[in-house]
Amino acid sequence: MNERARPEAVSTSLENSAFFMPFSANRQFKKTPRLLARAEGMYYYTPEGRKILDGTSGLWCVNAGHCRKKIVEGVQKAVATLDFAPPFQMGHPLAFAFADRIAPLMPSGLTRVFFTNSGSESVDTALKLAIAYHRNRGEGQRVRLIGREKGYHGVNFGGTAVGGIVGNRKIFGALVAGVDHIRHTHDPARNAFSRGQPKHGVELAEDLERLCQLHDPSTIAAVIVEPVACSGGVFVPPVGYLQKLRETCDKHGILLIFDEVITGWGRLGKPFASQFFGVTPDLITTAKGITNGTVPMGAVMMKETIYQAFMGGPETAIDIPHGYTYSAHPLACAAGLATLEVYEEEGLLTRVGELAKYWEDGAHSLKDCPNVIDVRNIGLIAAVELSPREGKVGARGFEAHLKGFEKGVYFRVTADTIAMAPPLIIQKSEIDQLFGTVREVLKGLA
Ligand code: PXG
Ligand code: PLP
Repeated sequence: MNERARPEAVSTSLENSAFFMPFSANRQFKKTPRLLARAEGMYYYTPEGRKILDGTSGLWCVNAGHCRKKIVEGVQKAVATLDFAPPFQMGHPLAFAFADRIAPLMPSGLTRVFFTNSGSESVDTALKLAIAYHRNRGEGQRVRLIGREKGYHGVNFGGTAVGGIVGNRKIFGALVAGVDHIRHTHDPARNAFSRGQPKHGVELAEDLERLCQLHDPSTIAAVIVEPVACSGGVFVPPVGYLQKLRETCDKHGILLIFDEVITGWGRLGKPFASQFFGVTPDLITTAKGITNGTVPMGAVMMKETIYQAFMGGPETAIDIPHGYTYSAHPLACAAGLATLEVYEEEGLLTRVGELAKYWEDGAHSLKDCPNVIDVRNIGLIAAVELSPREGKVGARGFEAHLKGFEKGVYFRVTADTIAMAPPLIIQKSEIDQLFGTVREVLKGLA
């Protein structure tokens, strides 16, 4: 047996482990691991038993808090009852029950749900649906896809292509043809320290009109944006911006996709950000909170017209040549059904409405800490942007992440921006604890 295959080697050192960690500094981590062994409610516990407040809901997904009994038991029962059922030309009751349970929560006009296993798969599914929808309606020339600078839409080819984070794109070649990007909305010169939606920047949505004129709108299938761009650094849409995108899409027959992988499931105080902002897209991509992070799952929600565009063939023919082995997996559906019960019983899809002001005040209290150049917030999301060290973008942010973990708080960083989005069950005392610890971290940071 080689060194790394021995279980005892794993417990003593991770340095030679076979695990290629995703989106991680592998060598740094394997030398000084930050392991999580257990979780409950608002907290993680390390293997040594240290208690860590979860400031970013795992990866923005554990909206109801960790290891919720109802969800755990729902999954346990499901796995012992039906481990797997083929989703192509076959079905199982939980898949239909779950879709019909989600449907009433969706923005009005959206009626159908396609299941995937992640946000990345949801994005690629939605982009393919958009192109095929137009083709089925006789507009096969609409093949272009428009994303936005600084956007994150997962890591599959389509999502990487419409995504706008340079570092996530540059080493992966030419990606997908026919993609363009509108400008991002990050404008610290005018909007730094905005509370909620920034006042300036509605005109940035006019960039879509520019691309329509450049490519001719009849060639564009869809525009995809995150209502709040989270992963790239938390960029809240300026007042009127999303409405303007909707108007431009309507004017030119372009589908509007909201990527609500993070903003869905109560993060802004409504089931979806679409309802919070009062702008209804044609498709919504989601994942993460759909199962409270317990079992991988994603979904694409769409308007009835889009679904119907696939129902025109012979009744015995396959309507769409797309789907995943694990689409609507029984464990995921069980986790999702139990998750929605918890959300409903505890009012979690609207709870943020009551917490948002306290959260906002807490986040902006960090304004005077050293190196803070911006604080951004909306719903139960906040970002604290630090000035980068000379020639070392990301170093200060990463150090903040490490120090936070030492002090018992977990939060994400993107370059030098700290991003926080705790489980929606958080108490005010825990909000104080989170921001209090971040304050200590920032004070101790060179
Ligand atoms: N779209 C959006 C808007 C996302 O935020 C994805 C798609 C991809 O989902 P999957 O399930 O394939 O990862 C995401 C995921 C971070 C962070 O720290 C954010 C995500 C994932 C990992 C880390 O900001 N968002
Ligand atoms: N690659 C091969 C060789 C396969 O047979 C399949 C599925 O049958 C896939 C990829 C896709 O896998 P999934 O459906 O889990 O996305």
